[in-house]
This record gives sequence, structure tokens and C-alpha cells, in this order.
Amino acid sequence: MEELLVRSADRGAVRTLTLNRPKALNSFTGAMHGELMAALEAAACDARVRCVVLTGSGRGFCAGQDLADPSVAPQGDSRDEPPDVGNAIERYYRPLALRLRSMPVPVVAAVNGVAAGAGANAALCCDIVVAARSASFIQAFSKIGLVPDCGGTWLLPRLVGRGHAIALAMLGEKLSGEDAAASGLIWKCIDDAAFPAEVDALADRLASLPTKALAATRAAIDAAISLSFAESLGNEADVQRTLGRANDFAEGVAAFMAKRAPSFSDR
Ligand code: T3D
Repeated sequence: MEELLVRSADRGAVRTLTLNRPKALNSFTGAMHGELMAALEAAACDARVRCVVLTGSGRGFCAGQDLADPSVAPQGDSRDEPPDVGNAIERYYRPLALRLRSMPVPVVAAVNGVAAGAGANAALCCDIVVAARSASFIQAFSKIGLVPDCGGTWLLPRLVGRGHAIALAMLGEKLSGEDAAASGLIWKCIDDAAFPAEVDALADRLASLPTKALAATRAAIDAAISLSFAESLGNEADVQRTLGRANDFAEGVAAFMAKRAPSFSDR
């Protein structure tokens, strides 16, 4: 039987999607993009799923575009004409970045090894990024004459500031998991031995929180980036109006008053 390029496994309300081309450091082919988008769609539509974890098999997380894949890489175009790399971005990376940023549940990137190019930026599209101490992040684009894609030009300056963003993108240096956490690029760096258990604990914790409010939190923070302060206050009022009518708000307050743990169910 043919091996899946994206493996999916459930543990309670947590769905783990594992990029599965370890020999090529889980770099993206057209086929892997197809499986990943289908898996994300399935997770988004499955009411049992309250947190998604994205990780890689073997020693890498994802080395970005598979530079040998004829369906996406320059060699796939006619040899007489220059490649239209924009097509691959429109067809694969833009939908992937938008899908990750609009999931109805929190998404954790569990960066188990090297994350390069669009692999690094796909991780940064996720809500919470944790990395094993041995993992690394590389904006590999300048080495092959491209700019950061899969949301990189938008995400990097917002995560680490313009100066660090430009240096990371221009120099394409390898950033260790520890330095990525220290610079604010990611949430946390975790010792390799503790990584699987800590990822599970983080995902379980997210799955137990009010899913609908978490998705609304991401959307409100993203919206605020392009709003004035006064506009963002208005947006907060609108979002709270909606959430205030949802079951989870009533449950959260009731649980607090009764001094018991809440059991959230909205999605
Ligand atoms: O269509 C378009 O092109 C537009 C889309 C662009 C989006 C992008 O992501 S552009 C950026 C593409 N990615 C890269 O440029 C990264 C290329 N890879 C590397 O620089 C290095 O492999 C790493 C720094 C990630 C890891 O280095 P290292 O020394 O740990 O491993 P390695 O030996 O280089 O790689 C191991 C194997 O994976 C090797 O295969 P082999 O020799 O054992 O058969 C290598 O060729 C393969 N591999 C790694 N990255 C890619 C890859 N094969 C195809 N594409 C890759 N991106």
C-alpha cells in the first residue's frame, strides 16, 4: 500500500497531522500539498477535533518547497520559458497559509527538526509554535533568489520586528530553536527528550479551552494589526457581543462561581 504523505492520528480531541516525506525532510510536493489541505479541511469540519498539531516525521519538520518536484519547481515549466513561480504560490502556498490562519480550532506547530523556506513559514502561520531544542529555522529563500513566501513577509516583521526580519530573510542563517524562542519568533523551545510529552500537554490544554473564543481571539488580534486603537475597541465589543451569547461564556462563568472546572463545548 502507498504511504500517506500526511499522516493523521487522533488522541482524544487532538488531531496530529504529520508531514511524511522524511527522506526529503518533508519538503512540499504538489501531492503533499493536496493531502495536507484535505487533512486540514477534514479537521476543520470534524466537531470532535478541538486542537490540531502539525509536525514532521523523521529528523526534519519541513524543508519548504521540494526543489525537485516537477509539478511545482522550475524544472516543471517549459525549458524555453522562464518558470512562473507565482503559480505555485497562488495554487499551493497562499491557500495553505490562509487555511492555517482561519482554522476553527487552535493549531500548534510542533517543530521537531529543521524548518526551512515555506516549511518555516507554514509553522509560523500556526497559532502556537514550539520547537525541540535541536530544531532550527531557516529563511532559505534568498539562497535561491526568492523572497520569503507562505506569509513570511507579513509574519516575520510582526514577530521579530523589521530589523531582525530583514536580517533573517536576507542572510538565510540557521536560527536554533533556542534563539527562535528568545527572539520572539516562536513561543517556546523544549528539550528534545521532553518534546513529545510537552506537545501533548499543550495540545490537551488548548483542546480543553473554549474553542470558539480561541478562534475569535486569533481573528481579533490579526484584525487589530490593521485597525486603529479606537477601531479595535469597536471590534472587541462586536466580538464579545457574539461570544457573550454563546454557551461557553455561560459555562465559564457558572464554573467559576461553582468553583469547578469548566466543560466547554462550543466550536
Ligand atoms: O515553486 C517554487 O519553487 C516556489 C515555492 C517556494 C517555497 C520555498 O519553500 S523556497 C525554499 C525551498 N527550500 C530550500 O531552499 C531548502 C533546501 N534545503 C536545505 O537548505 C537543506 O536541506 C536544509 C538546511 C533544510 C537541511 O540541511 P541538512 O544538511 O540537514 O540536510 P540535507 O542533506 O541538505 O538534506 C537531506 C535530504 O533532503 C537530501 O537528500 P539526499 O541527498 O539525502 O537524497 C536533500 O536533497 C533533501 N532535501 C532537503 N531539502 C529539500 C530536499 N529535497 C528537495 N527539496 C528540498 N527543499
